[in-house]
Amino acid sequence: MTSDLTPDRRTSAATATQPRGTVVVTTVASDSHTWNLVFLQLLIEELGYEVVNLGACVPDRVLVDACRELAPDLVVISTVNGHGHHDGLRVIGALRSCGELAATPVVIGGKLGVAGKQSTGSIDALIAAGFDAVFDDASTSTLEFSRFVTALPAASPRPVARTEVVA
Ligand code: B12
Repeated sequence: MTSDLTPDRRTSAATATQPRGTVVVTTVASDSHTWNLVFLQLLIEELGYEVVNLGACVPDRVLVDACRELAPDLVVISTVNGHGHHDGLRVIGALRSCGELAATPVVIGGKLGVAGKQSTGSIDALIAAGFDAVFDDASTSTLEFSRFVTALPAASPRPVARTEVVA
């Protein structure tokens, strides 16, 4: 499957000034909830980033291909249907096994299970699998997530795509 992620398909409010970088917002293959993604997109755009929102029910391969194409400064995985812990372990394995994405910051958050607050062991397992941070709804706040995003190093400017004009 190919992904068309050319700039005109991206949704971003950060057009007036140079964005701080690019963030991929996504959920996992099993999860069809979308308003969580809209919320995160708006929040991250307010923090100055261009956001590529991959939408609901994103297959692992589509996410990996999109991240390889975009080389984002951060990948934010949102999951609320209760399968997040299980799905997250699989997805981070797919991302981290791709050489270009081995060091990309990747976080997961939302309602990660069906029993409310995640145990320390459950969160530690996600971190050990490769996530840089876990934002479990029951134990973290949006403010903590905003601080994490704000603390990311600003991306180096990317070359602007130019159209050749033939006189
Ligand atoms: C609307 C809805 C649906 C709609 C979704 C439509 C759509 N286009 O999105 C439909 C009907 C499709 C649906 C289906 C299901 N749903 Co539903 N759904 C909801 C509902 C009522 C509202 C979700 C919503 O839009 N909230 C608004 C958004 C903005 O908020 P949010 O999703 O809570 O996200 C916030 C936080 O989680 C957090 N967050 C989320 N991700 C991340 C990531 C990071 C990094 C950070 C920092 C924060 C963060 O930030 C957001 C803003 O605060 C909730 C219950 C509720 N009142 O929340 C259940 C709920 C999420 N659904 C639930 C379930 C179980 C299902 C189904 C499995 C039901 C079923 N048996 O079929 C299916 C799953 C389908 C699937 N394959 O995923 C459960 C999940 C249980 C759990 N995790 O413990 C909930 C909590 C209901 C419940 N109380 O049981 N659902």
